[in-house]
Amino acid sequence: MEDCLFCKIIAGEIPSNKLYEDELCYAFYDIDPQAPVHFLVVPKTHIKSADELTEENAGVVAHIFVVISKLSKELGLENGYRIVNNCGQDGGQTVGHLHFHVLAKRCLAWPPG
Ligand code: IU
Repeated sequence: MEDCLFCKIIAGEIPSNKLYEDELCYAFYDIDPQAPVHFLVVPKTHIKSADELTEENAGVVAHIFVVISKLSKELGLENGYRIVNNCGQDGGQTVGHLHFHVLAKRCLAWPPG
């Protein structure tokens, strides 16, 4: 997708601190971390937001959650972590490419602001 920041990161056109990559998804550390561990996992296919998921393209979400579980073990997140998806303007989404935040290594408050 032209002019999509995360598509450019996936393509290597914009540098990122890569954590993991496979044929379906790409994980990298957030440039503005909100917790001691804060990374993003994104599908390689351009999907604008969670609101654009369909029966046809949603399989990658299950894959991403399995990848997050594996990465949590590699990163020693045994005390837990939070998976966040911001969807649309009121949801706080700023980058229009579906992504899941993983935040860990501090006690996270609830509810979010
Ligand atoms: P949001 O849920 O769309 O608000 O999350 C976008 C995230 O992308 C946000 O946490 C940014 O810090 C992060 N990010 C990044 O990691 N690298 C970048 O070059 C840009 C944003 I622009």
